Amino acid sequence: MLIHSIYVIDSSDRKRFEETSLELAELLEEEKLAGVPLLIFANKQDLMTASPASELAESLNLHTIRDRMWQVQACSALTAEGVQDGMTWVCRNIKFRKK
Ligand SMILES: Nc1nc2c(ncn2[C@@H]2O[C@H](COP(=O)(O)OP(=O)(O)OP(=O)(O)O)[C@@H](O)[C@H]2O)c(=O)[nH]1
Ligand SMILES: [Mg+2]
Repeated sequence: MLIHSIYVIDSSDRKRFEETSLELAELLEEEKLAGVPLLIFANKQDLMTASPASELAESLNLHTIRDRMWQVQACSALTAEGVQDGMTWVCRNIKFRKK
């Protein structure tokens, strides 16, 4: 079984960074996701109001994640910018696990 996890964040919805951060922390505690690589898409970068991926990483304290490979990728699902780069990282870091 090939495994990876992808988390998509609305970079323009600053009000909910705290909520999404708590949500992510809960996911990371999920036993089935232990050690599973994580890609975080900082989506909606086409919007003027979007926070840069680096700021989002800071707000969500992503640097505290030390128990798995992770990467933040700025992207826009609207223009497709960054999506391929993110998926390339996923393919490079995907893990194989026996069922
Ligand atoms: N501008 C822009 N819009 C996007 C992008 N990706 C998704 N959307 C649009 O965002 C809308 C959905 O917004 P979401 O934030 O995913 O969902 P929501 O309706 O706000 O609900 P929540 O889950 O409560 O945030 C849809 O209209 C999508 O077309 C993007 O990269 N750029
Ligand atoms: Mg929304």
